[in-house]
Amino acid sequence: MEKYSTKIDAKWQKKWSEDETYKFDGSNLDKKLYVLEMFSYPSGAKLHAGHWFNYGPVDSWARFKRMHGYNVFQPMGFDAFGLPAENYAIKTGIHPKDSTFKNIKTMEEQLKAMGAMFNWENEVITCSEDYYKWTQWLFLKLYEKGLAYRKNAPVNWCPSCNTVLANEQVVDGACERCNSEVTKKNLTQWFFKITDYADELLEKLDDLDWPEKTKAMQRHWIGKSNGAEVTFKVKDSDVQFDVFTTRVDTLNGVTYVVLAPESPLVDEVVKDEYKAEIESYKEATAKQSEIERQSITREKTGVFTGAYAINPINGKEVPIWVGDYVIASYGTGAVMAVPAHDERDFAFATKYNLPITRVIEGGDLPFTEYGLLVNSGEFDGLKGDEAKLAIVKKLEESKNGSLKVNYRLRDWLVSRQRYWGAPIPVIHCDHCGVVPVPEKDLPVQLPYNVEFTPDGKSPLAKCDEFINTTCPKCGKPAKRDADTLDTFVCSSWYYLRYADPHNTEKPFDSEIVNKMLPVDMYVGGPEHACMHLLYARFINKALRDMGYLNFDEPFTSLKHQGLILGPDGLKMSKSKGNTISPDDYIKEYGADVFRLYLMFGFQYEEGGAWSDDGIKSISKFVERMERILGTALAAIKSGENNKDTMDKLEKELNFVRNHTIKSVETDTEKFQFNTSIARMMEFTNALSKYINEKDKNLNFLKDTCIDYIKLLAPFAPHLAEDLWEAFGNNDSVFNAKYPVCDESALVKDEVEIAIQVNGKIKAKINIASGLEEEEIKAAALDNDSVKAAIGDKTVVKVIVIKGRLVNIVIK
Ligand code: ANZ
Ligand code: ZN
Repeated sequence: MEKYSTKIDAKWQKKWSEDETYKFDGSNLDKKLYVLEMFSYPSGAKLHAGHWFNYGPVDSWARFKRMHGYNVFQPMGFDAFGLPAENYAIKTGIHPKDSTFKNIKTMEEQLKAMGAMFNWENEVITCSEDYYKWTQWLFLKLYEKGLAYRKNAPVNWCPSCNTVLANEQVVDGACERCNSEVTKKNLTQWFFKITDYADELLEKLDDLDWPEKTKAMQRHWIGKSNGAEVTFKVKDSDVQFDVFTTRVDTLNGVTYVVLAPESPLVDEVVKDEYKAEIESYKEATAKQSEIERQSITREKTGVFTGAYAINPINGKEVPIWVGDYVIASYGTGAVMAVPAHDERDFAFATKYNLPITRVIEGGDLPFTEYGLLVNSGEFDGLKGDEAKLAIVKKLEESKNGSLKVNYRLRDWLVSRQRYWGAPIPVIHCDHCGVVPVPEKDLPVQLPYNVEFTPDGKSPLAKCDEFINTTCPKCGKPAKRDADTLDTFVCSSWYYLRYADPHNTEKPFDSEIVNKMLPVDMYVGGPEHACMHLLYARFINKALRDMGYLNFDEPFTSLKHQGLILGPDGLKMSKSKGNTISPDDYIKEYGADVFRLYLMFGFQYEEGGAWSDDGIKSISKFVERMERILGTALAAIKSGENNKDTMDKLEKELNFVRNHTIKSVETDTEKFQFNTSIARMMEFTNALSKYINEKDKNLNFLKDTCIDYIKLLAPFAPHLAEDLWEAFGNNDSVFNAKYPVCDESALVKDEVEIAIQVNGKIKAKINIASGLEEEEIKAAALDNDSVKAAIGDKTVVKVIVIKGRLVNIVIK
């Protein structure tokens, strides 16, 4: 046997590829297992430790399942459109297409060095024409179903990236990618109507085997809120507006109303003499982000419009204000303020000297809990839901209100004013309006020669041969849509394409996809909890409702890997100089050592700080395993000092062997790779002890080694194959069946029990297992230390806990 190194890695990678060991068998899907890791973004930075942590351990899990008879499908691809390649291009002048495909080549090589069972024949690259053609098809289908629409809306605008950002891409008021302060801008944008699915997206979460935290984040993101809409008429005017409230029981306590600065209502109600002040206030708030504005600690500001609204429940006139704590895009963009019972309203009212009227009995103001109504006329004495329903009933009678469910979830903004994305397949005609590109004309090709330096316009708008076309309806000159699709659109359906990636007729064959999906195990970073994972669920459901899919959810089980930090315990970054480049370590130690270290050194879902000592000690462990198995093999081959009996030492080793099988089985299933490998280390110690014995049961030793190699195989695939071959096997170890625990080996002949006298341990004795209570008692009382502890006192009671403990009570 040759010492483990990258040479062994290469040998087996070549063999696996020649033998097509991991080729997916699509003809028998009875035990199919679709294992998916989030595909990579092909950035210039190459694969980092985080990629390895995502892909390595999950591949081990997939191998483990394969050895349990599963027909594993584990595809890999690249999420290849997007801003980083474009930004890189702007910096270096290298075209995004050239840099992206070059990076993909490098990353493919790196991924292959990992030795994962990826089904490369099913690779998907989202920036390839044969993929984005179908991303465009998806857009057209959504448009056809009314799930894609255009609207003029204030959007988050990053002045540095010169692009619109989705809400999720704004982090603490700053651009997720470049950290610049995000401002607002009005643009006509394409949206996907994800809100149509809000209820199902929320309800179906309960059925998913996903981390609770991720489900909670999606629930919060969807933000279902049960409340009521109440109509206020503007005094001396035809204008009226609705407010959304979750506390309609406080309606009699409204002392003013507030409109969002961006609300079109503001201009309709504002009195002339207040116009100037309102205008400058609107300008000032436009500069702030939603997040800043919603912050609880920030001081709220506002201005009076000069107008009054009429409370429909009691006819009272209340002033209409404009305030920055009201968000235009939530509810109706208008709020009824109840300062006595709402913190924000209380602070605002106090600041601007507005009246505060208590309508709920209870503690100090602001009192935000539910309680008996007061100062509420006919509703006095009612409470909570009862009060709400009574008030809504009255409002309904006068058509001034109704129950209403609101969601925090917004429709998904999908247009990007960027170059490196899938062009939106739509043509704008002066005569016919918005005309979808006919399916037969797909793909709308992304042109290569484009000036993509950002100047606030879509780069494609500046490309004449792209933008100018003819209208498919009337044949007159028309213009293409100049925007490209958010890359989250590309990644919202890639897991479907994997199942049928070479289909040139359609995005996928429904029959195939319905058999291959849902994905059984999906693993990736927790940062995707609310965007990618929600978008993919939505697209899955939309395609289901169009008849293309017959399943409700794309990902049955989900796990998130933790974060591997630099050796200093900080997030790895080039600027801090604490990054770990897998390539260097692989060269030095081999892929298996790297993989083993990732699995042993961290809890999979937690991650932690990298340690060079850690990987060194794993490398020593690998050497030790090789040595021990080498010695065992030599002994077996020599046939010397053989015996046929199973004596005490054989039984001991057999116990550890079966205990390891049992623990590795349960722990690996749950992604607890670290404890699985710890058990393997114990098994190694036991094996090491046994091979140093003079007389050995060589048949038993061989069987034990065979089990050892099988258990090791998922964790160190290259090394295990080599050992497997050395032990005389021709076929791959991954075609072998996983060992099964022999429970009878776990029943020990002897057990150690502790003997206590008045609760203090006095002795530990070994007794035959299966003794009766009386026999155990007798053995305990016969022990010398116990006898000494009892002395001349009287034994009052003896308590026996079988297999563990005897407690003797004396007086
Ligand atoms: C009156 C009231 C009285 C309210 C009270 C609360 C307590 P969630 O649970 O998030 O749905 N609200 C409504 N639209 C808003 C907007 N566009 N921007 C800011 N705030 C808005 O919260 C709903 C509550 O948030 C609503 O109920 C409204 O204030 C406020 F004692 O109405 B409430
Ligand atoms: Zn036309």
